[in-house]
Amino acid sequence: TKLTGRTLSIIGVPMDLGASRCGADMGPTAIRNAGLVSRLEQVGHSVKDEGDLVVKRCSSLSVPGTASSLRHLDEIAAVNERLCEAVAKAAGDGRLPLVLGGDHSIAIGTVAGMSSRVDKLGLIWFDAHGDVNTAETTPSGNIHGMSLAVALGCGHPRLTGIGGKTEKVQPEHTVLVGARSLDPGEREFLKKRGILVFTMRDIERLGIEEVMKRAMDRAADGTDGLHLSLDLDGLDPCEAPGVGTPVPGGIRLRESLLAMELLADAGVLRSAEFVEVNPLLDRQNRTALAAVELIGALFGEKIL
Ligand code: 4U7
Ligand code: MN
Ligand code: MN
Ligand code: MN
Repeated sequence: TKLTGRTLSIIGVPMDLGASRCGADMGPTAIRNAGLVSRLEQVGHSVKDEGDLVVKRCSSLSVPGTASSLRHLDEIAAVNERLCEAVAKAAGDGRLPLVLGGDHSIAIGTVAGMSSRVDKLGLIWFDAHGDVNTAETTPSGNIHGMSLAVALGCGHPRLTGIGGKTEKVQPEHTVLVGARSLDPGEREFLKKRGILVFTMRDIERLGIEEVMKRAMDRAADGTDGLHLSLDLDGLDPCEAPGVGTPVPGGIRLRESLLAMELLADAGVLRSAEFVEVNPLLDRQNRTALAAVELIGALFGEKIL
């Protein structure tokens, strides 16, 4: 898959129901306003902006955030059903889906839609967190901390049942990059399934280039290409402060840009999503601008 002259479908998902803090629903607007479409067109892509899906307002649906009850399950399931269809339609028509979040619960629909179009889908999950909690292990009840588990076939049947098969990706084709905040149940989950995890320690020791090479070996070898699910909180909060669950000691912007360039060069990308941009928590629009820089690099922008 060559990365110039492609047709991209941009799908915005103004959702914040999967998180405990409001504002990620404004992420798609902030990313578009930071100049997304013109940047992609300058690289030579043709862009079909499909606009935003309709998501019910958080305030009209507020429920107490108790652990082990899944907050806003009905609306999150409904939105992800629609997202799954939109992604499957775009990919089926030969466009590359670029999904803008929104909190990370939307990965449930994106991955479901892609796995209905791609036989064997690899997955790179760029995040400070593992997002592999289930109803049994969640400390918060927030579904954005469960979306990778759901993609692997573990979680509430209303969520794992979206799209065709239950297991959208295989653990051996799934890689985490940037992890530095894992809950006890998540550590167990990742170990039990043998999922390859590159923690910040690994990135520090191996360097981001070697980490991405190894990550692509797992996620792209023996698959029909990969999906990149990029949570902006994988970056260091000094460069991407506008996220709901910041964790210090993250990946620097320049390292993240190199990671995107390496993915672009490998030509293995089938779809991507950029999530958890929260303009209410941002400073000087840094996080939305970082997202646009990353997307530019991922889709083939070159400095020289
Ligand atoms: B994100 C958390 F407990 N693990 O489950 C949880 F620390 O999509 C955080 O990566 C989840 O931003 C963060 O609530 C979800 C918590
Ligand atoms: Mn909210
Ligand atoms: Mn995260
Ligand atoms: Mn996440």
